[in-house]
Amino acid sequence: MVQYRKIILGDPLETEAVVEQPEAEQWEEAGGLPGFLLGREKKILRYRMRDSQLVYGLGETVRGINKRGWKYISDCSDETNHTEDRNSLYAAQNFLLIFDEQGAQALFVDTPGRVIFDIGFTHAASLEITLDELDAAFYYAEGSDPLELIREFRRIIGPSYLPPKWAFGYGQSRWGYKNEQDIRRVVEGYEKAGIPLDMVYLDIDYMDHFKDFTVDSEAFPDLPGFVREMKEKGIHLIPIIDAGVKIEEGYPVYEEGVKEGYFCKKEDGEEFRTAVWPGLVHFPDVLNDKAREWFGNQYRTLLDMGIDGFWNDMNEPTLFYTEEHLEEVFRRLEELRGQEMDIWKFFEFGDLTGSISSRAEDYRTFYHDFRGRKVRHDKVHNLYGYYMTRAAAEAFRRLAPDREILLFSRSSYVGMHRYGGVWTGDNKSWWSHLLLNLQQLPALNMCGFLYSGADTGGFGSDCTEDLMMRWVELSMFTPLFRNHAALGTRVQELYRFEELAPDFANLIRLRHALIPYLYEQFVRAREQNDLLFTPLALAYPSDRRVRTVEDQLLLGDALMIAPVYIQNAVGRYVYLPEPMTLCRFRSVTDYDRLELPAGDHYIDLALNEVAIFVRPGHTLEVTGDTISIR
Ligand code: MIG
Repeated sequence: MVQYRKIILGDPLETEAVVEQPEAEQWEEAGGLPGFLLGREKKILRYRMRDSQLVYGLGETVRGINKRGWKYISDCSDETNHTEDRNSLYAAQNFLLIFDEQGAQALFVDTPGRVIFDIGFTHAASLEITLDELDAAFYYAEGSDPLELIREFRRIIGPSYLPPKWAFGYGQSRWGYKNEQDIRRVVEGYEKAGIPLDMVYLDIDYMDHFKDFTVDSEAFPDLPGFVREMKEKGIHLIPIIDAGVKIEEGYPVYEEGVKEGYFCKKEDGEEFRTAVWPGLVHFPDVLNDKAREWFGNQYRTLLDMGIDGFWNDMNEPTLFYTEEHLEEVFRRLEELRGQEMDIWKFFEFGDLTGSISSRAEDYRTFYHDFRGRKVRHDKVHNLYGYYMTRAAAEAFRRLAPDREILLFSRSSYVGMHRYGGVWTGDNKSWWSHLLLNLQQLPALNMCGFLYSGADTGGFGSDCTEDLMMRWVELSMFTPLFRNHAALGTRVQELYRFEELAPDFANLIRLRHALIPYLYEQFVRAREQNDLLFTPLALAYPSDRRVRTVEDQLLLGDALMIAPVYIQNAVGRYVYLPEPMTLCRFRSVTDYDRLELPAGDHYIDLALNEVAIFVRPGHTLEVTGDTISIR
């Protein structure tokens, strides 16, 4: 049995990431953290990595499953370029697993401020963890089996969120569906093409002037009626909720929040103001128990209309600009205008306007009332998305204890996995992002985030039909399966790719046929604190070849997946650590089977073909249009 030790440095804030608390030891009396040295400046922990050690974890970040060779910064960010040179995305999931044949160590750095994980970036063999604040709780364990360390970590952070079963269906989303008619057209498009559809997402356009918990009454004159109409077709409508509350006289959420003092405040006690989609907003202080309860209660407006699912956005929290900073920018621009423009001033001109959003300086100008302490935002920044989502989940338990409600968020911290899932934010219609999603899944699972998935087809940029097809061939295995795209990009509803629509229909039906397995494995992973997606290096520890396999995953205990993620490829190499049965599906009923020995194989996979590998000791049976996997 492995056990986590809790080692405390300084005086950390309680984040409630961990629910089963081990007894705490102070850093000094514990003799520090085994294997880690505390730097002289006291904010850096150093660990020397052996060449043979792999480093996994960190949840939703860029790059591969093995995190060695880059610097990652836990600093929840609205980052729209998920390129390999980025350091931060939306989440802070500070869990690391360091392992090789000689053993494994796991470390969770529990601190709500910024943390830098330099994993062989500055020095190839050196793992350096830099903390903004000296106050942190470290949860540390070692053992021989890395999977056991993950399981025990999951046990102490508590059970993962369980979504309703229907949330394992397929959903369509797009920023820009403006009204009932738009949505009816999408639903009709799917119906005509014979492609099943289970959810349609409502982006910010459904609201009245982007005001949370309001509905544009011209676009949706009778939302409850429309919700019923859609439900009769088996379709759930899932609206978005943003973090910022619009400043507007007469808007009850704003007025009540001000009256009760539930918004984040500046040093002088005035409400902090910033601009996001609705224009000027206040941020609800979801870190404060009372304010959180109040904000959660607001979801009732939509619950009462029959809505049973939500996605929480902009909760890093993102800010477009503050009025104070905008003033400064204008002042400096005026100054520049009076001078002769040289090349440096020209660059400054661009920088002045190009970098006004989500500035670190702005995050230092407002405060939370957290556990009876006035805490500056930057010190608890990484908790905001977690606590906003927790606000909703706790409210659902109070307001609708008998209903199952879908909930997921963009920003997250460990602990939020108990309250909702995550989607991986604004990716692009790039082949590299298809692979990136595969690589993020196991790391998300390690931190308890089982209900997750990417914007299928890519959010930004234009999607091509072959990318969509290959992406569906990955997302059909992820619990959260949603096609979503940004305003202004090429339309990418599956039926828009007319020639391939029959193939898409087959794949979505295949997904439906896999739901019993996916759901059963999800529940099992949740109850046994297991991964749903397991990297091969964790499952076959004695096979040296799998240490570098970054494009295949085990799914549950019976299957392995290996999607195609290269354009124009009509197949791929797959490495089998043990003999497996390849089932190559074109539809639920049209498939072939091949017994393959362990080793390397090139597998032909036409654009409409999905490979599912069945592990020894397990079976996959197709009867009619059901698939049973044991
Ligand atoms: O600033 O609501 O990640 O899914 O479509 C963009 C509009 C705000 C970001 C989300 C995306 C959503 C978009 N939102």
